[in-house]
Amino acid sequence: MKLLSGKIALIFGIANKRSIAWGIAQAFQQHGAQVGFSYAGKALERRVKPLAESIGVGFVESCDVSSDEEIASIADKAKDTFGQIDILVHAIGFANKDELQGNYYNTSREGFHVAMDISVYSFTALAKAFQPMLRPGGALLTLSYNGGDRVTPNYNVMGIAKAALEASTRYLAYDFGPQNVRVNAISAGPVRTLAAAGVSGFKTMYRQFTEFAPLQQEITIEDIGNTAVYLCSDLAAKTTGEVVFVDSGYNILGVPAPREKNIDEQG
Ligand code: NAD
Ligand code: 0WE
Repeated sequence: MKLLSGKIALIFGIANKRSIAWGIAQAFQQHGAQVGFSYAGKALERRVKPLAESIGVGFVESCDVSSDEEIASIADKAKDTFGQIDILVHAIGFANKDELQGNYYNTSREGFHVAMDISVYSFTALAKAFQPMLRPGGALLTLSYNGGDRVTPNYNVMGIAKAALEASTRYLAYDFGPQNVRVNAISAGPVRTLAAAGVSGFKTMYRQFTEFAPLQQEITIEDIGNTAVYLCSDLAAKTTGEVVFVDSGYNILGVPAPREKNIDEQG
């Protein structure tokens, strides 16, 4: 069953083949959507263009979401190319590297501003720019992380940004409701992407995640892509303003602890 036949989707945040945005793009295409890509800037072009070509994506445009002009420009291009669109995916997050270690209270004013601008405001800015061309029945989707709900050492200002991003999701859902456009977020468990590379303690966290999580399985970009298909399809027609976890159940735990061997499983 193809869940996104006839739908047009624009996906922001592809950096390479490990990107969550790439997992979502592939899943969307497998479900019959026509897909367009946006990436951060010239430096990524030689990585993103071949990926786009490999699945026959023609619309591949650079857009630095910290620039109002670049957002306006990509919205114009999308209007010229597609007329209307059905789905917009925001898979973008950024904080300066030095803000992702040590005490949260050491966050600089500038570092706070950058994290909020690129990781939070950009979703709202894109929603505004694309509002006139979103078809009724459409959907906006962003990517969050449990560090916005629960303290995650070193995630720091990104945790505050994710909390604000999830609140934005609810306010946007209210705004877009009358237009019959839904707005949701996926809160994903840890995935080894570019944004996770070089994060201090990520390896340990990643290992413990699969040890403690109810499902004891790591999260793949395919897993996230599949939930994105559902949330952006008519199957989720009455779901908006929600944050859906794709985390092997990790967030339900009160105490993350290694499993005792269960007697029922022995023998
Ligand atoms: P990624 O590095 O592949 O993607 C992040 C993207 O943000 C990159 O494509 C980067 O170019 C883009 N970006 C950064 N600054 C930008 C700017 N100014 N303009 C336009 N684009 C910009 O890593 P990812 O893990 O796929 O991250 C995608 C989203 O998923 C992020 O919001 C991240 O917080 C979220 N997330 C990641 C994980 C994880 O463990 N990897 C878990 C939960 C949520
Ligand atoms: O949202 C993220 C990634 C956030 C991120 C990562 C970087 C690293 C490189 C934002 N900006 C940057 N800037 C850089 O220069 N995740 C959910 C993955 C992640 O990042 C962490 C994590 C997890 C999980 C950082 C600290 C602790 C845990």
